[in-house]
Amino acid sequence: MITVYSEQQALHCNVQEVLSGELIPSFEVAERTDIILRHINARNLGPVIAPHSFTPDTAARVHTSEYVEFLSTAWQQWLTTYPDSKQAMPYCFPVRGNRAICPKHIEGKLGFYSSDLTAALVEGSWQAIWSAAECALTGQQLIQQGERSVFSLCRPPGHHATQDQMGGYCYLNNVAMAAQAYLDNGCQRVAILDVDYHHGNGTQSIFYDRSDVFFTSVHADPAWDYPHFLGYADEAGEGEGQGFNLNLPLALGSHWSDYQPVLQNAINAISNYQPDVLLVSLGLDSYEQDPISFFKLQSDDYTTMGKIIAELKLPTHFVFEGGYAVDALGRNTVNVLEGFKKFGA
Ligand code: OKP
Ligand code: ZN
Repeated sequence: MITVYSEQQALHCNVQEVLSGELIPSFEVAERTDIILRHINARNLGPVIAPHSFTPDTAARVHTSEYVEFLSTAWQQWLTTYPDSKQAMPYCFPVRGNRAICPKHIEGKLGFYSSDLTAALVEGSWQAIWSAAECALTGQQLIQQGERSVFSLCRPPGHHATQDQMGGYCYLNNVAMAAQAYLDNGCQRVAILDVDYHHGNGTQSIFYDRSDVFFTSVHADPAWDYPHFLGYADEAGEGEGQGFNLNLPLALGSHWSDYQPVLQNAINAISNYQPDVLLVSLGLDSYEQDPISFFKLQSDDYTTMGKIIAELKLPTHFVFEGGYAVDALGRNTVNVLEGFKKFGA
């Protein structure tokens, strides 16, 4: 299996987040992809290649062009206002009863284009964000050139990014950009399976009123964990998209014995949809030792997960999302990919 990875992604570093009332170093660190690369090489998963170049207008297929323009220039705007600052972070948001007008001041713009205080921008962020998108889009090209499976080792992740909002460590929605690119290059139907511990609210909302992308997600009950305001089981899509969104929330504390039958439901729904290609938002934060999550999956369970995904016998494009137990992240990620490779085909 080919892995697509860019060293530029490490330029998004020394970021802080707000967690439990404190400003702390973000759990979303560059070491996450380093350890995965080490395991990919040690276990001979396959070649690791750099992404091809794409122009940012590709992002405007799923994001607003104003948002993409903002992301690519926000750091410079912030520096103009706060010359010695190391990090741009929003503090004020357009909530219920507010106007949907983008302010002129950078501080207002940051809030307008954000959903929370966990997606700060630093000097190298845009280069990393765009490189991650290129890793996803290069994976899409490889699959459409005939590869049966590809791993886009993207960082920062993407599944919480909506049409025009960053949040939850996410800026551009890598998996959504890839999904749209499949459709723009001849596919009729794309399925997205999101196995990250957190609901992929950004991906869901981007495709919520469409039938050409089927989104299904197994995640922590939003009544009890992030992203808090989306991810309930009754969100089934709207308009044309009615019936093409399947949320499968699980209780905090769930083990593989709880997870596996629910994952199988997602797999059955994907099979019924008969997509041309399967995208997997691959988050490994369902692991029992994850520092910010509350499922109880064990390392061997990820091998089984890969095997279950392989049973669909679809061209499969894995896109990396969350997972913060860094020491085990390489092992767990490659377990999924190896499980897919060995037991699939
Ligand atoms: C990004 B991805 C809950 C804190 C949540 C943000 C988590 C972002 C997860 N107590 N903080 O889906 O792994
Ligand atoms: Zn997550």
